[in-house]
Amino acid sequence: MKTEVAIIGAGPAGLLLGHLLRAEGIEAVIVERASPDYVLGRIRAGVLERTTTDLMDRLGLGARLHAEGLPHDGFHLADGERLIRIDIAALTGRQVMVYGQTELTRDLMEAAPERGLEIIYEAADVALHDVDGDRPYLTYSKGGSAHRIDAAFLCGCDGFHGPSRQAIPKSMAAAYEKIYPFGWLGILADVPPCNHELIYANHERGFALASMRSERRSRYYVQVSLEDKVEDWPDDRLWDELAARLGPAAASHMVRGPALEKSIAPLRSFVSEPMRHGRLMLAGDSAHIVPPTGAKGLNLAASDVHYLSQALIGYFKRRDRDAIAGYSDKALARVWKSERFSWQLTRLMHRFPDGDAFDRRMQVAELDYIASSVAAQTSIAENYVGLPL
Ligand code: RFL
Ligand code: PHB
Repeated sequence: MKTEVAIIGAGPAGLLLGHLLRAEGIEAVIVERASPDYVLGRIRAGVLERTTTDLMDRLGLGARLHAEGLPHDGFHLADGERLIRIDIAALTGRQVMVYGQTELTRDLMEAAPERGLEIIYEAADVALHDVDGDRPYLTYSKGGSAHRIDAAFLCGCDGFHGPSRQAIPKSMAAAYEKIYPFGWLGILADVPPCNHELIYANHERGFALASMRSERRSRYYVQVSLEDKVEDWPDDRLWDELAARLGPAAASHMVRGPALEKSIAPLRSFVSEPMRHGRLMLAGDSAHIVPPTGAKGLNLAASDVHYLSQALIGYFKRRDRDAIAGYSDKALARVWKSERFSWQLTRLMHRFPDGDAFDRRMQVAELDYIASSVAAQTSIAENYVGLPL
């Protein structure tokens, strides 16, 4: 098969990129290792920036998001008895949208056939070839036979563990990484949220987050040790821990219910530079990871793809090679700012196993400062709603 852009991975990055290219009449094919059900079964992000919802609107795919999503004007930072509200709407004039990654992915997947975006699911052994030549291609196997796709460009949207980043020679890339000494245990349950806005809590027993997917479906997280297994956390233990960490006000409104999903995710900050090598471009988690504390991962994937689609449109419409050459620097400038925000909020809100009394006083001092300073709250708010593209 021959196409203009071959995309590896049908997560949010790959699907959004495919649609943005198809909207301009550019040929694009996505190859995805998993099945559609598997892709839709992953419970991940919940908070979308305006930059992300704007992209969906531009594609004419924002109707369900606006009908079913929950626009939020603010969120809370809790520390013991103290609750600091960050009024993002008043401070920035913008809101964020609570709408699950699963739903966003479903909207993009369902619209693919009618827009001529071909997605090849269950493609095994995807391999990238000649990425620094003029005629790159990828190979994969499906149903026992081997396939090849020739393209002008390959776009690696295959997440942190995919093959695309590995196709860039080690000598041409630099990786920056921080691994945090804890993970997040998440629970999804069909119970009303304990609060109408998100609460990020720093408690002496560790971090907790109260989030949601709708008025009837809640998503909660607790910081756990890296040695912990899901089996160590029966539902009752998890609800008790959430009630303790989120504080008495949230606990008094918390409705408990059976877990629809429960999983542990490690926390990591990671950036691989550059995000382009020859005719291979990376976008989303394939190039960088943020800890989920700032709700930036999916939104960064969306902003990468915005820049990448512009670069590719420049190339195919105007033969503008500079746009392709400039993609990595442009995307990385925003990536590093989101890395900074996510890292800082992670440091502020978690209890580190090796943290000492001084580290804790620094957290308290920073929270005191945030509570008393509109400038500090504005800085958090403008990062949370998403920095301009
Ligand atoms: P994805 O979603 O990982 O998709 C990559 C796709 O590539 C496929 N793939 C392959 N395909 C072909 N061949 C191969 N060899 C392949 N290897 C992999 C995979 O099957 C998959 O379909 O990456 P993408 O598109 O870059 O999207 C990134 C986001 O998914 C991620 O950043 C967010 O989920 C992060 N995240 C959050 N982001 C937010 O913006 N707001 C949040 O509130 C938020 N909360 C979270 C999160 C991530 C979490 N976890 C579990 C890591 C909460 C959690 C708990
Ligand atoms: C979520 O609802 O899954 C969620 C919300 C906010 C975050 C991370 C995850 O910062």
